Amino acid sequence: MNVWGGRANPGRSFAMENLDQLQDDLLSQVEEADLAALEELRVSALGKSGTITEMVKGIGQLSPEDRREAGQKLNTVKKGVAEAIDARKAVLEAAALDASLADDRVDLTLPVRPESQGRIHPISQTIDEMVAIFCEMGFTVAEGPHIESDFNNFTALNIPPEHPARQDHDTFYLPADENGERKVLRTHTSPVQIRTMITEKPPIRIVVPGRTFRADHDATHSPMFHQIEGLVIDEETHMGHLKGCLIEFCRAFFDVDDLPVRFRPSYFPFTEPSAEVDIGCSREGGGLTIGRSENSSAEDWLEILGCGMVNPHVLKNCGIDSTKYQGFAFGLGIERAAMLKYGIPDLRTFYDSDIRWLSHYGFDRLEVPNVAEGLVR
Ligand code: 2NL
Repeated sequence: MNVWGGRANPGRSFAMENLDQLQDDLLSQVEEADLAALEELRVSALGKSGTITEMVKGIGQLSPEDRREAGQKLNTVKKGVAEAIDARKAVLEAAALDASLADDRVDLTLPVRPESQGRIHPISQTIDEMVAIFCEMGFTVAEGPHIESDFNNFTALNIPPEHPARQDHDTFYLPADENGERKVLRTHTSPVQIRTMITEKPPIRIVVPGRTFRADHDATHSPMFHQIEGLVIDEETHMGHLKGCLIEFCRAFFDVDDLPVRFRPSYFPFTEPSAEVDIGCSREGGGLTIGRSENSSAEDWLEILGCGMVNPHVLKNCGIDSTKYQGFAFGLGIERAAMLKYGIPDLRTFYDSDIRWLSHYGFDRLEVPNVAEGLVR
């Protein structure tokens, strides 16, 4: 088969006319082609058994005097077609990119969708509100693991080995490791304060929100619950700082300017002296209102916080010089505070994952806790 037109020794003009025709045909096909057709064209003209490739192979069949000219011309055609394909491909790809950019354009001026897609759980909202209040006072947030050593959870906190809190029926213990050491699910967030005192130098001002675990389950206790604790350590920190900080917190959190706050002596192994903090409320007609009412016979107190000056034993256990540094600490339960503030009557409903409950008691994602105006209203 002779690709040069079927003649073993064709006339010069015939071979060249054939090539001119081929070039015109290919170039006009390139101009019409889309990206897929372009690739097919490349294969059928320039591929391993493409038209031009076959002609190059067949050059030897031409007369010696035609061979040179046909060879040069063929090269020009080959180069011209390849360049035309590349140029067309670049144009088509640029157009495709422009089209997809125009298609995918995001309208940044669109307003947010008005319907809420979900709700913030009251536990999360309450933690965010408390953290916002303490951060405004200069605290930072610290967090730590749920699984803790016996030292961080009990020993460092001056909780003696025979203390009832250590009993198996109050604490979730993990199986003993090869050294006979039993890890625990932290029973309070205090181990995070212990970790901070061990690794950081005073002054320390942290709040620690998070999950805690106790083997207790009834109408008012859940085996998993939430706490927030706070710790301040500095050279001249005293009971006045503790009182000012916690009175301000209670008034900001419950949003009552003149909320009565009372400190009642108490006992914790990790603080000395220790106190329980009560807020004023009124009970009328079976209801409960935070703050004072006109009716003085309805006045009552609600316990809300535990606190105290950090026991010097605890400071020593963490390598802090208790002759130079002192500080205060406090702790409160998130669930109870959320129930009081938002009128949620049953603790167990917090963990039911009932979507109807969440749409009633939950918060919109844009109701961000905000103390930008300051704590003094
Ligand atoms: C309560 C009482 C409290 C603390 C927690 C604390 C932590 C360290 C050192 C000293 Cl590392 N104290 N925490 C202190 C007093 C009371 O919590 O009723 N919580 C729900």
